[in-house]
Amino acid sequence: MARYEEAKALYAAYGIDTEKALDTLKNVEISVHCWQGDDVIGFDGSDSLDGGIQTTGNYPGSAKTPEQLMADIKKAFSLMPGKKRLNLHACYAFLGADKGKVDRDAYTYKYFEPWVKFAKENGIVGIDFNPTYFGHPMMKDGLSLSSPDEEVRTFWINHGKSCIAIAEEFARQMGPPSLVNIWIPDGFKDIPADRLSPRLRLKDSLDRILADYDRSLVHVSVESKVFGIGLESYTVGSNEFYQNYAAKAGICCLLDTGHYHPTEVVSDKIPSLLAFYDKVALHISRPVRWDSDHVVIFDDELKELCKEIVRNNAIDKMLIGLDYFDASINRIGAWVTGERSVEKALLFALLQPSDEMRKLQDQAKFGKIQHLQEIFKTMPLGDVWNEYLRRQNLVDDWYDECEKYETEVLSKR
Ligand code: RNT
Ligand code: ZN
Repeated sequence: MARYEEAKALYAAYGIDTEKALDTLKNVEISVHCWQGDDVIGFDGSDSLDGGIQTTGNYPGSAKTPEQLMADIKKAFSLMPGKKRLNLHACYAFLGADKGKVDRDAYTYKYFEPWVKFAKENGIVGIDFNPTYFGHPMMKDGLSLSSPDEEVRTFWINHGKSCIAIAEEFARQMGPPSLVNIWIPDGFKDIPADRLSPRLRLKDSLDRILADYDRSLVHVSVESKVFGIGLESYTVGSNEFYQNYAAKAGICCLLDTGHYHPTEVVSDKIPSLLAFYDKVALHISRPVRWDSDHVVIFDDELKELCKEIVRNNAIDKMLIGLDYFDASINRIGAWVTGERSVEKALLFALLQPSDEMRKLQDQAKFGKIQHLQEIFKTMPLGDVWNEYLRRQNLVDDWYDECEKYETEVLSKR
């Protein structure tokens, strides 16, 4: 407490209200992905991951059943500050006796009802959803919505439509709208002979998926990717393709921070999109060389990204989601470290002298901006962070809890 009071005064000297920052932060919704707990396998039949994404590592204790995944999410969420949404994939359907009888093109809300019950029981404020275009025999030659095989393409169009209908029901049940994010792995390992036709087919597929849904219940986003593992030369759903598609169709773009060239940063893309879109969706991840899905940490780009959200008054416009999967460390720990890093970076951004620096930029006082940026790197963020946690009955050093759960639960699987 004493340290917080001191920090509060230090920030106040720069005109920054730490109480206001804490109040804002506790209401930011973070959509936490369910798939960190089981290495993106799901429950509907697949036993390995494909589609240009991969988890590496075989740390013991991954969730093998819906009950285990729910227990793990519960544990992880109990260690995460802030307001949480739950981000599900279609492959996390509870098929029960219908397993093997119903396929992804015909999933309905009833297969996801247990998730809604779980969300309501655990104080989760909304549910987001993703059609699963991987880990399935109908992914013919690695293609789904862009496939030249009309049977394949129709199957996946129907999957998209059923996912939107399911998400509409999530929104009715939970209150706030649900985000349906469309990502497909479609692409080629080597130089294609035709880059346009797959994109025209994808465009047509999206038009058909989006033909009829309730925009007050569901936001739809499209997620681009520069390349995938085994799909190095071409992805159908490229950045340019989806940004143009989203603008024309009146839907939104989802920027996955791991889906661009290594020197491209998503922080700089956010204000570009904010100039044109009401909503911008994010998959916060961490790219490391070829991998786009390392656990998110409190690094410079994450801080920069959160600054763009906060100083542009865009918290209400952003649909902030997480997307990483590490199978080489305790998965609960991975989840919590990532979520806390985002919260911490948002707090860092909320505690910047943004208005003052904006004025300095207009006066071309760039040296002073640089000076302030340096000063704020070592301001007592940690003391405000600890106060944020304390008010939610959490502590900064939480790893013992995670190890205890490993001994008592995960290691017995
Ligand atoms: C893959 C995309 C996609 C997936 C999840 C599981 O590169 O980032 O969002 O990670 O849908
Ligand atoms: Zn993603």
